[in-house]
Amino acid sequence: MDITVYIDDNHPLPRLICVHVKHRLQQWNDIVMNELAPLVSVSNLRNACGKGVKSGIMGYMDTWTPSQKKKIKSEHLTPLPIRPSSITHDHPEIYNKMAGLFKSSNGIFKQISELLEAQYGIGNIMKVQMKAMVGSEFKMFGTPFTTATINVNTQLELHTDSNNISGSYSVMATFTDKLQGGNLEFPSYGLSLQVGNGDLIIMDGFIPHRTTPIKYGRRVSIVMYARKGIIKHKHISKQTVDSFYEALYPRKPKHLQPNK
Ligand SMILES: O=C(O)CCC(=O)C(=O)O
Repeated sequence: MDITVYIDDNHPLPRLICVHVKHRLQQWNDIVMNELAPLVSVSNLRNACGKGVKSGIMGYMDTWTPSQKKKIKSEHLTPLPIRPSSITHDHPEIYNKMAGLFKSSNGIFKQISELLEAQYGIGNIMKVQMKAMVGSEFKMFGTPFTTATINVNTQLELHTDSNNISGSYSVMATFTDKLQGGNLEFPSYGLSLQVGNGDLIIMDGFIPHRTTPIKYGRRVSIVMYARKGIIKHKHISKQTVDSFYEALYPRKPKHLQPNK
């Protein structure tokens, strides 16, 4: 494996900044670029990361959009604290096709966690995350991630991943085509990573990071993480959450969908 580990040695204990694993996920480029990315639009949930950010969500969320809240109110219902993302609910065939990418990313996460433990004395970061999620039904495809953000040709301003459970890591897969620019940067460490097609970056999202402008080409990043607002509701079942959302937004039966 082509791996680069970035560690802050000035910390009392070695602090992992990120690990960059190159070209291990290339086989999902086609489905990500051609089936998933077209479902993503400009998001007003991410205004803090810049204007016009094109971001979508896979998996589960702990907030409702203003239009969803309006609909719940008009139907005299009480919102649940968790909902599936619209991509997850409305496009189950594409969501399920992504299982392989999530499981492979998690397999690499596991391998890297073992390597960091053996070579750098960093406690097994994947096991810690998995432990925090015991009892939650919102593990996407059995991984320690509840949620994933899909960023399409988007430059994100300096931010931290403040919704992650404490001590957890963001695991980012990148897919590119003729990309120029779009580096992932940790300015406080003077680190600028050139991301490539099928790369995986395991990062401490609590360290401020940003994306540099995309000068040319296509770039999609999928950031998988464990969302604290979801993990805290261990008594809520996935079935309750899915049924509530389906009652609000029934999926159209396939045969009633217009032919393309
Ligand atoms: O795509 C990237 O370079 C960074 C993504 C990110 O930081 C995020 O989605 O929060």
